[in-house]
Amino acid sequence: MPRKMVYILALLGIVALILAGCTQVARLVITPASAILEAGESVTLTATNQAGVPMTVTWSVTSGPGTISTSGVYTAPATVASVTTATVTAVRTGYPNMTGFAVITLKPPVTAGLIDPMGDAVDIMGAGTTVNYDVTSIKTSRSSSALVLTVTFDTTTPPALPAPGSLVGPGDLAGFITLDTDEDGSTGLPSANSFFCPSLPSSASGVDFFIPLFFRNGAGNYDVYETAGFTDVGDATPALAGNVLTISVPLTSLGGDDGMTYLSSVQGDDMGPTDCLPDEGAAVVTGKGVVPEENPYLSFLVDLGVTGPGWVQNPSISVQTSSSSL
Ligand SMILES: [Ca+2]
Ligand SMILES: [Ca+2]
Ligand SMILES: [Ca+2]
Ligand SMILES: [Ca+2]
Repeated sequence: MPRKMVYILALLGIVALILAGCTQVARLVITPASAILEAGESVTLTATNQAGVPMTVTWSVTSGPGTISTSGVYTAPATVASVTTATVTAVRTGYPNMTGFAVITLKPPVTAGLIDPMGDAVDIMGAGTTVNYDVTSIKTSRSSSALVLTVTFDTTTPPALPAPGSLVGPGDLAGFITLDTDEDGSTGLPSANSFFCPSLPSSASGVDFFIPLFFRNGAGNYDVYETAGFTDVGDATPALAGNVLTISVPLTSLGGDDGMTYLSSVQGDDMGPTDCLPDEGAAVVTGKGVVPEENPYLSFLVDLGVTGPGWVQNPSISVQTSSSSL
């Protein structure tokens, strides 16, 4: 090889090395480069060069919702209604052409719902209820940390809640929300509807947790009970706005469940039940016999101090289990 050619090749090699070095320095690495967040969650982003040496940058959200602090903490907006992306850009201080970015995907909660007829509220047990609470829907919104229940009432019966630290008073909303969190009808108890609602046919609900709406604890929350030992295992936080009651249940209060659950409810006032959700399919649990005299919710209510005759007396209505007698 001619000596001149060797020099040229050597020179090209040096230039390539210099360029490679410049390229390395010019790259700003954002970690993580992408993230998936739910409403209100945060992620801390860092900016370094390729060798991992931190670099001073200015952060900004260049597209989509959310905010970022000067130290690189991105926070998702308080509500996320649909899957959305946001782009966060970092510009190295003093080097406006040196930038890096991260893409944040915002994930909405998973929603489901139970719709109930309007105008179907009656004094089911003939207990002398003063307010026939009429629920029109219970909707659920599930994130990785909480199950939020939104109970909507007919506008003519906006609920009144007991004061914090109190049992239901005259005309206050009362009832049960029951959750079959393992979605297995063979585990847990029959739903409260099974005992308080004269509806047919059988359902597949085996209740593992329930929220009694008869008492608010000192913090203003409803207690969450598991059905294996009727033990208070956590709090559900209510918020009332007109005819809409929102109840937020941390998944840690449901034994760390994933928030996917069968749900049913019976609601009324302090005297007795007035509306069942669902109206059908809530009466008898598949594989479980329901004997009104063995209603486990009755002794729970007596222990709690509830005296409403529609809640604490055995129902006079018998659940029809066979058509052979007709
Ligand atoms: Ca209703
Ligand atoms: Ca179950
Ligand atoms: Ca579940
Ligand atoms: Ca109903």
